[in-house]
Amino acid sequence: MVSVDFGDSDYDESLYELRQLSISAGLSVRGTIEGKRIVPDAKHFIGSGKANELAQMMQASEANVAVFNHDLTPSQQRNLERLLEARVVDRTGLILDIFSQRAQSHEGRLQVELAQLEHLSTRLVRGWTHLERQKGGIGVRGGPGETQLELDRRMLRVRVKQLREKLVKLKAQRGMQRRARKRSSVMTVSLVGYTNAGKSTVFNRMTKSNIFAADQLFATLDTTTHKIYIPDCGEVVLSDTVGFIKHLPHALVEAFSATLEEAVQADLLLHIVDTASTNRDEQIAEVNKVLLEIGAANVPQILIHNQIDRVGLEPSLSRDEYGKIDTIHVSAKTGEGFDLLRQAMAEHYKHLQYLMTEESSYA
Ligand SMILES: Nc1nc2c(ncn2[C@@H]2O[C@H](COP(=O)(O)OP(=O)(O)OP(=O)(O)O)[C@@H](O)[C@H]2O)c(=O)[nH]1
Ligand SMILES: [Mg+2]
Repeated sequence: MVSVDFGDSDYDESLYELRQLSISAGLSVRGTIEGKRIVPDAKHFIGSGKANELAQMMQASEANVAVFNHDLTPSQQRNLERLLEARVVDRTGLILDIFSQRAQSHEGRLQVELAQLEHLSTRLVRGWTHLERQKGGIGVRGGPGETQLELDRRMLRVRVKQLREKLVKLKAQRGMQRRARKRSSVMTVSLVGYTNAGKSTVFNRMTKSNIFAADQLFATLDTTTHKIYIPDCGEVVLSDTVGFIKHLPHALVEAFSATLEEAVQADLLLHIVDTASTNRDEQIAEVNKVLLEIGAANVPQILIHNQIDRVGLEPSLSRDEYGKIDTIHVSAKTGEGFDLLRQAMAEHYKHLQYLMTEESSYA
């Protein structure tokens, strides 16, 4: 792992997160090289002294990948790969790699492929074997004088266009399903939050199901939706969604917009927070930033401080100055506080019904 401290306050946390990301991608960390700089080095990102140190360390520990805690320019990546004679992955590349390993649904796979191609298109490396294979399939033939690079560029554009079209279709289908739910006046609730906060564990406890939850980043990629029955509230559709992370690659946010639409359209967001995390407040801010980016900033939100068992807190519920529930402390592991969570959902349901009668009395 290679990391440069540019003086950001969250430096230690970002390095810790890089380790988690590396492990989640299936790598085992052999060593870390750190440095301090004001600005990145144009050629190798780290200075040439550090780059040589890195080369030696990788050789000594037989490491075959260098993971950078930052985004590299295409030429920095190339220069480093040449110098190290090893694969070089930047932070965005690493996150994309985890996503491509995890993607299971048809839509998820398409979204990840789109994000990967968009990341690639900014760096135009050659030798995309997976694209090579599809060459015949998508009917792209280079003209006689066309260079390999131009051909690659063209294939990339064609594939990106194809993926976008497919995703638009899938998005429309999702929209139809959602409208059908809306008509049946079922309340929809989405779990959102920083990766590894415990969204899937909360989901499992509420729905008594058993979807994959694990101590790794981005365990969940596909949105899972489940109907549950809540007293005083009737049926509720609950969705578990992909987690967010600081510096989430923009291409991913864009590619996952259809999946995230579930959150945009929800009647209520349960923003799950790992209350034991040392970087809790920044994680909350980061999630709100992404919610703003995807157009979900105005969806009513309750902060769910999860994992209270780890810090010895009691379950609790608090309200804002208007009496609206804004924070609940729970543990998805022990189940403490889930009665409060159900109470909050029932209250929100009543509020929605009140709004609907108001609306229809205007109409
Ligand atoms: N002690 C404790 N651990 C918890 C609690 N909730 C979740 N965890 C653990 O935290 C880890 C992450 O949980 P997940 O439910 O997979 O988290 P997530 O938010 O869905 O994560 P991603 O899908 O990866 O973004 C798992 O190891 C859970 O067992 C809790 O209330 N207490
Ligand atoms: Mg999850």
